[in-house]
Amino acid sequence: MSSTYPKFAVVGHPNKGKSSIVASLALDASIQVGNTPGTTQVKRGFPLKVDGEIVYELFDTPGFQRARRVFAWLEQHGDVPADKRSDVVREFVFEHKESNQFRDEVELLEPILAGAGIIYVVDASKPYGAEYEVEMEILRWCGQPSMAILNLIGDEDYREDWTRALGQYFRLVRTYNPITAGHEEHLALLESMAQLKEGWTKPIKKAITVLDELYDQKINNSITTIVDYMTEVLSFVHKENIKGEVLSKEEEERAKIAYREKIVNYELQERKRIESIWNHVNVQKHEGELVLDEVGLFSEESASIFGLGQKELIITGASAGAITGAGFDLITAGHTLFLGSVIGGVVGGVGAMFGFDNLYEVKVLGQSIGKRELSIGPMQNLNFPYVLLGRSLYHASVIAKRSHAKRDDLDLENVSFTEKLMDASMRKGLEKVHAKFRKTKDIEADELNDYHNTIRNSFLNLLH
Ligand SMILES: Nc1nc2c(ncn2[C@@H]2O[C@H](COP(=O)(O)OP(=O)(O)O)[C@@H](O)[C@H]2O)c(=O)[nH]1
Ligand SMILES: [Mg+2]
Repeated sequence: MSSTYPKFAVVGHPNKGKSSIVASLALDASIQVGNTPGTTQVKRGFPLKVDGEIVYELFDTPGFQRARRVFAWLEQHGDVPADKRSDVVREFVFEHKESNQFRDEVELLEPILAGAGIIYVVDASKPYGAEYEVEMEILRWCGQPSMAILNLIGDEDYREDWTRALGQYFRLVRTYNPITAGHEEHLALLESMAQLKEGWTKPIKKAITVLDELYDQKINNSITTIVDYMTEVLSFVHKENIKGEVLSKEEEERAKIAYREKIVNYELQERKRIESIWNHVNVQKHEGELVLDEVGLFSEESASIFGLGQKELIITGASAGAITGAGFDLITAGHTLFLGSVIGGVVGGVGAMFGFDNLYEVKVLGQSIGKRELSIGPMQNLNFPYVLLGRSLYHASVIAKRSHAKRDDLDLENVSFTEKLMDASMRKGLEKVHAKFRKTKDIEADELNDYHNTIRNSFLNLLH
């Protein structure tokens, strides 16, 4: 069994964000965090693995419960020189392992005695109090490399007082908020952890490099996922055989529904792929968001999520010189410009009024009965690609930035980010490719590469 990688035990008072810090540093959203103390009952190791290799391991532990009594025991048994104090702690753990009396302390001390570094977590939005000193004393007796993390759970800030006190017990004191921390903050904290022990500097520096590469890889995979998705949806043509001589109304309706469902499903699949790239597979979404995922793509809200006003949508098409006959109809129709209201209208049964059929061609192919085929698509609406793109870029950036300590629902509503998303010249570049999708023409490798890069730039803007 190899155990060369650094290990850290995250310890402290109950409810100070220990589990949240472990989740954030292990990039693991499955770790239980809780409002009620006692959510974490037993210690548990969370290794951070990259390509099957462990780069470091964090131990989530229960909070101190009876620190005063533990320290009294240590003092009673610990009339020893400083270098022997960890033996006394070991004795304490050995003696109380089987009883339940100090279960939480036994759990949290074990990984430290087995060689883990100490990360002591406090909530610096609450005033400092001397009652924490026994905890810090116990940890000092363990004689392991240690640092303290100031977490600001509430709005107030007592970091100065805390820093003065913590500085007497811990080698390093750093601020880290597990809920808001992103990639940069994660790496900055690792830089500090690398200083705790000589033997850890190299492996943690290595971890930083590996995590940085992993981050770039995740960005690339996200862009590829989005580009693949755009390609699939924008060139999608639904086909089915027709039984009779003419296309029946029912057949046509059914086919249209199948076409729309397929497109909605493409989006759902894309979201799942993005969430899995960033290890956020179980992220909960608002009800409103769920609606957006399913029918919302075709609702008026999708236009505001996308952040484009009507005028800008017109400009998008016009500046790219892509107004075809059908496109112009849609644009002059005013409110039908939003794909949302158009298809939303159909769902509500008034589609014909809005010229729903202009959005994609329904063709009947083939000559003889029994060999006729119905085909729907690709989507001709000029704005459709930007609705898709805006929604997927925004979703991907929120997922990419999301700390694994966060447990709230994903909020994808009420966002407006027009120019930040993509300026006119970027949209113009994309439009060439979208036009080809609409005509089911092949896209050249160069063009697709430019397309990829534009989307990448837009995504990076959203990340920062
Ligand atoms: N707003 C905010 N909440 C936090 C922060 N850190 C932890 N929490 C919340 O505080 C509660 C306790 O966190 P948890 O990590 O389970 O604490 P533990 O008992 O020390 O493991 C959870 O509801 C967390 O979501 C923070 O930095 N900001
Ligand atoms: Mg916990």
